[in-house]
Amino acid sequence: MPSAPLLVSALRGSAVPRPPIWLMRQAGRYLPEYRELRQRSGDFLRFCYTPELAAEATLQPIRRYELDAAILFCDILVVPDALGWPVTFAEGVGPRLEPLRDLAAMERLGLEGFAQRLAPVYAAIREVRRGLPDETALIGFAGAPWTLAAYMIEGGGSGEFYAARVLALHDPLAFAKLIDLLTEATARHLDAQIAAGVDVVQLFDSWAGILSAQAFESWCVAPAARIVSRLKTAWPKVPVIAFPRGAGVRYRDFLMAVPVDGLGLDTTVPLAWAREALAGVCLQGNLDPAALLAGGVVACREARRIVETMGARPFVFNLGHGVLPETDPAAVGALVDYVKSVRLPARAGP
Ligand code: 1CP
Repeated sequence: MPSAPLLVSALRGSAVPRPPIWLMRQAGRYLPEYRELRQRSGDFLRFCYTPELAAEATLQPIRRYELDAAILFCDILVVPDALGWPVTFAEGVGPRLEPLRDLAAMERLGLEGFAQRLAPVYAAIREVRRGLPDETALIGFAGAPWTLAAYMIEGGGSGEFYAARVLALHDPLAFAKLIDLLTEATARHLDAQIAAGVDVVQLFDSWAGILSAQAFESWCVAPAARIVSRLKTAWPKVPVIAFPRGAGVRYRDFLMAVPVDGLGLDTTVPLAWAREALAGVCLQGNLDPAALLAGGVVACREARRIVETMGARPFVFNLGHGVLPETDPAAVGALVDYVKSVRLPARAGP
């Protein structure tokens, strides 16, 4: 029987000879072959919804670097789009949606036709699987309900998302309905990705860090617990990673409540703290994307510090957030080569 991909073994807590490595936003603008593909793929969402193009973008960084995992090329905002809240991507501006400021407008949203609209995403997964070496894991993903709600209410990226935070405080019952719908949609979307063949899933809560303590509990932890528990019941062997970015000391509260296999740490988390405070889970992270921007030598120096701090504990090497578009592809190559050269001391079995 073929052994599991290195990423899956690490997430299961098995001893591995070196940490697996993949990078958030490993497909994207810093790669010349991506820019070329993007230029002839037209509208960004159509790109995501065309299986051959999405599969090609997914495989590009794998061909260049032999990373341990591919992450499906798609976007978190296909979920609101498939629920009936259209999303557009303006060149160089980012996502644009109609701001959902009146929660009565939620009546326009619904799960009818949801799976059919996302069928091209699941077709892309099957296509990627055919082009991917067995030892390379395929990661599926979704945005967490709070982060999706934040983009929908704000109408795009904002950084602080005050409109969403105000609405959640103003009308928590209506806001909870929106979160419930997004929780159901996210669970279905991840379930369908696993059914189509991904080996691992990651839940991105990119804006978890701006929530107050109480809001974090209600809108980040509780929905994640529901989504992950559901996946664990249906697919007990498929590892789940959560990335509640910016959670700080609340990473511990998150871990107590959400049965994840992996926890993605953002750049600000001190690893020596995480190593002690976040036991019983595979940690993932957290090289500063700026270190990669500073070049291969700096990135490898900082990476070494990370690897040495994590030692033989279950760990997946990644950035603390996505690869920046200005990154030199050669720096990524140097980083991947360095991490693949690491040899971990043997560790007693689980
Ligand atoms: O024109 C382009 O090329 C668009 C740039 C781009 C890309 C390459 C966007 C628009 N999305 C993506 C792909 C993408 N998005 C992936 C692909 C897989 C990979 O990592 O290689 C993934 C996992 C995402 C997830 C995503 N989209 C997140 C969560 C992770 C994170 O960065 O925090 C978020 C917040 C988005 C929203 C989004 N989509 C695109 C942009 C520019 C943004 C951010 C908008 C903002 O807040 O300003």
